Amino acid sequence: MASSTATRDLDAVVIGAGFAGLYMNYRLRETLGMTTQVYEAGDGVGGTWYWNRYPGARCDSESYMYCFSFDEQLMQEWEWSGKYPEQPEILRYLNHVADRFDLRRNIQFNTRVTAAHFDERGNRWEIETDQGDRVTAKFLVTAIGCLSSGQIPDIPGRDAFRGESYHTGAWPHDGVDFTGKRVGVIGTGSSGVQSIPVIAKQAQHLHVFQRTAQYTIPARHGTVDKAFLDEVKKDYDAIYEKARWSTGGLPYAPVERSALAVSDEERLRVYEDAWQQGGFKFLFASFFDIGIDRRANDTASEFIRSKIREIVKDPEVAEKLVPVDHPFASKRPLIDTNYFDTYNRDNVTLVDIRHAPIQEITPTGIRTEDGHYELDIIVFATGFDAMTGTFNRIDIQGRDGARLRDKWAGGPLTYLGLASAGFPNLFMITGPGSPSVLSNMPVSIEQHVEWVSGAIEHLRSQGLDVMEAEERAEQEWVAHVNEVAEQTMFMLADSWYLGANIPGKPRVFMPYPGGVGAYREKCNEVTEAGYEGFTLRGAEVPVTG
Ligand code: N01
Repeated sequence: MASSTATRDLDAVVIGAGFAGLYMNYRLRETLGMTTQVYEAGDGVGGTWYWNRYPGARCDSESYMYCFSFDEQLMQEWEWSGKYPEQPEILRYLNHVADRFDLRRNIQFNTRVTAAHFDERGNRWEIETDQGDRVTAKFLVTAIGCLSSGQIPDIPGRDAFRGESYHTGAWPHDGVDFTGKRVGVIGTGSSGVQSIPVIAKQAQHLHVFQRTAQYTIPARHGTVDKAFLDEVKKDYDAIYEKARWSTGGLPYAPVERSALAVSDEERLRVYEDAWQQGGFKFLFASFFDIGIDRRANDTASEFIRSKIREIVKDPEVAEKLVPVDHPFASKRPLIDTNYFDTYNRDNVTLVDIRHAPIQEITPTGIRTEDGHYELDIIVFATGFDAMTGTFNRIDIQGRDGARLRDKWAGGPLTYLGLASAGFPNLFMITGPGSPSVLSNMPVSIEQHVEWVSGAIEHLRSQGLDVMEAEERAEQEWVAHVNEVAEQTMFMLADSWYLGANIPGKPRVFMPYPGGVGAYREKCNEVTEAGYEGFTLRGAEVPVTG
């Protein structure tokens, strides 16, 4: 990429206009007064919530916590209607934020960044898009989401299907009419578990193709409790602050009791109460050791299994739905509305593809080892090439022409999930190695955006040009992420956290499982120690942090 052909020189380029890109844009443009260009692949803001419009799509964090906290008035004026925010409402919220802060004027929509090369002569990123833009920028910030590269498995005959087919993460904007249709859903992760009950109500018949049975907790979704929300708003700052220092980015009081230190009756009572409260409280507000002690976890896993057997009337179907090959919360915990009940409907059939795998997709349906299922519509709820997939789709080259995708061939290598050695002035919002997907995302996004703008402000105030993660700091951080992950249940399942859903992807635990509070503390320490673990340079003089 030759810099002479670049058309515009900017202070910063941001890739993506979801939660992360919108706030990064605000901080760079409004707080730091920098010339900033945002490129966004969709034709509107919203990121994940722009693309994932499948029926039943909503967030698993309660609405009062699934929002920005950087502007007091914004927090006070927005009124959520659902206990959990539904996709259309989150998209309306993000459009409201874009309008309120006039954020669209420097976002170019329908544009994908295809390449970003660091030019060491001028310490600038040279950036190209699929629309022919060529710009340079001092700073490049990726706000590309962790789950933005959809994955449709390479099943033989996939393209031969004559009916309609959709991936949940690229859903048509005008919806899909399932009325009178024979529908097949492949996949029972969050997207499958949310969409299956809704599709079942409309379809003539629904076949669910399940490879792994799942633990899922009832959401107890409903309209928002207005009185509760009014109380929250009186104390919003303090509530949000609690979330910032928590494990998962939610303001729940930490529990100190162990599942192994109470009587069987007491344990059941706690689980039953948590089950009735629903949502993530089952995990965060029952016993502290479910996520880290296998024997404690067994009690939670067994409780959920007993609930599945209670809800699903046909015992054979119930047994197929009972997860036995991984512990609860070793994959992403799921929150549902009527998921297991759905299997009591006459128009729903569970197809166990663990024991009779899919052989091929035919022009008229799906063939498994057990038989052929005639279908009009196939829904792929088959997930994403998580955390690294979207990075790999961009030709990112750092110092000496080194490619990020080559550096990460054995798994992502970052310092704090914010930067990668050899890629100066490239900052990642919720990159691999940060709590990101293990947390309530807006809390993590705000922390990253504020850390990055603080770092840029620091460089500016010191008259410096370049900030780059040191290799040693990166190696130590990656080792620490792995060490913490080894102590959790996460290593005991084949999940996208480990890249296990993508054939050939290295099995490496990608997010940081130490909690957002501990992580925030570490980032603050790094800052206070003069950006320890980063090298800061002026045009000529290196300063080691
Ligand atoms: O994807 P997934 P998702 N043949 O990877 C199956 C976030 N999210 O889109 O478990 C047959 O979890 C696969 O089976 P298995 C959230 O972080 C959040 O549902 O690999 N089946 C699995 O059942 C979530 O974790 C929200 O054996 C195949 C499913 O497809 C993440 O996004 C809502 C297959 C994929 O599940 C991803 O969720 C939605 C194959 N070849 C998403 N390949 C909320 O906040 C895959 N599968 C509510």
